[in-house]
Amino acid sequence: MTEKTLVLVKPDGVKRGLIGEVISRFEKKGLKILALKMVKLDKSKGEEFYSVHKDKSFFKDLVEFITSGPIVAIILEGDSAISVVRLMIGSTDGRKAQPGTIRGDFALSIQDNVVHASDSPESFEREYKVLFKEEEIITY
Ligand code: 3AN
Repeated sequence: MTEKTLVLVKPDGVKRGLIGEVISRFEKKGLKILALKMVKLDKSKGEEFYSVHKDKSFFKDLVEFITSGPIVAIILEGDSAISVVRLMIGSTDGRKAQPGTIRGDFALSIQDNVVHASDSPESFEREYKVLFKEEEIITY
């Protein structure tokens, strides 16, 4: 089934010059880019984006991290895009992520783990609205 998913290149990925590497992997896989932009989230947008984690001990650090520098937000579309992209990014903890995945190849941390990707259609529906207006999504 054709799905859309949201990917973020997080501040650590942008700082390390990994924007191209991340986008390149998804393009080569055959996923279609429907929207793409660089933004710097403010505190309230950061809190909104990570609202599902608001009761976690790491919430404050998470919001500080995601607002610490520019991020690149990407909407991708393709067959089973949500699960395919989750497989391609690897486990949350970069130390445990499989080599060959983005986190497995580029991260050694649970916080500075280069990318975010929606984990369900419901997450996508909530998350993309924090980053994009409807008219910024190009269907082609
Ligand atoms: P994922 O990004 O793989 O979907 P989530 O949704 O469980 O992972 O967590 C969201 C983000 O919160 C992670 N990408 C990571 O940056 C951070 N995070 C998750 N668990 C921890 C933790 N135990 N300590 C610090 N940060 C964490």
